[in-house]
Amino acid sequence: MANQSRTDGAVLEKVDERTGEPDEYRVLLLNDDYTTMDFVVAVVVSVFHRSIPEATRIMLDVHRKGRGVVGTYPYDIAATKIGRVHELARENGFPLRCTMEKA
Ligand code: TYC
Repeated sequence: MANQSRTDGAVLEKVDERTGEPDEYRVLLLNDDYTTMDFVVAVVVSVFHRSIPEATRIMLDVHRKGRGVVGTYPYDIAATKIGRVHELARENGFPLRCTMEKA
């Protein structure tokens, strides 16, 4: 009786629900009036492994539109990257914010 829970025997089996690909999340950078452009570019390069021209394009897009996608990842990776952005922002005294939404 594979893949089915049973309670009538000595062995209890758990249904494995990990089917298909994991859900993906878009990580978004939010604009503010205080974080410097150079700092945003440096964060996008170091946390999201973008080139300087790509990071600059993303930063300017966020600056003009208010928010923008920096990358798409499984939940745990997105959450770790968001935590790192907030840690770097706090250490450097900037209010830079980052969030995620289901892709
Ligand atoms: N608006 C900021 C400025 O003019 C730059 C900026 C861009 C800040 C993107 C945050 O996510 C951001 N210095």
